[in-house]
Amino acid sequence: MTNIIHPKNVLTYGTYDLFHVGHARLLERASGLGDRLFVGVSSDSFNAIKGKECVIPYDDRAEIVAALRHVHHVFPENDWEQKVEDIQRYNIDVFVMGDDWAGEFDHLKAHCEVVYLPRTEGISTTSLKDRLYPLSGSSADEPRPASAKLR
Ligand code: C2G
Repeated sequence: MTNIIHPKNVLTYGTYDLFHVGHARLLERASGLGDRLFVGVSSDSFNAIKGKECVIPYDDRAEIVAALRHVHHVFPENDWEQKVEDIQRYNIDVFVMGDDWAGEFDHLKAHCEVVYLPRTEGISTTSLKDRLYPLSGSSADEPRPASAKLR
């Protein structure tokens, strides 16, 4: 810890559904940019707004992220607009996202440092769903439920 009086606070957001190594590496690298990592985990209602349907419900996804040694605090992400408020509430120095969001949050540079980290290639929640679905015993010609198509 660089400065216990003014710990350097880092903030990131995500859905973290079917938690995988890409999520783990992003959180580990994000925590390395400061002393304390704050994570906004998308609520189920916010994911509906994002056009996503999760396999794992919010309470479990939040508990998994909170159990990680790199994570200092987890809170719900309910809408796109709450980020500036969260930056002020948690006294954030660095905002971090994977580079699939590159440029999307540059407007936050007015409030703190903004960093985009390279994603981990070859793994995603969508690819896990694609591999899991056939294993669910549904026959190939059975129409796939809409939720299976969501990222
Ligand atoms: N990630 C990664 N490598 C992967 C997959 C994801 O580094 N192979 C990163 C993403 O870039 C993101 C974080 O892991 O920073 C969480 O990814 P998702 O759960 O897919 O988050 P998303 O649904 O994109 O939510 O307000 C922002 C949104 O909440 C972001």
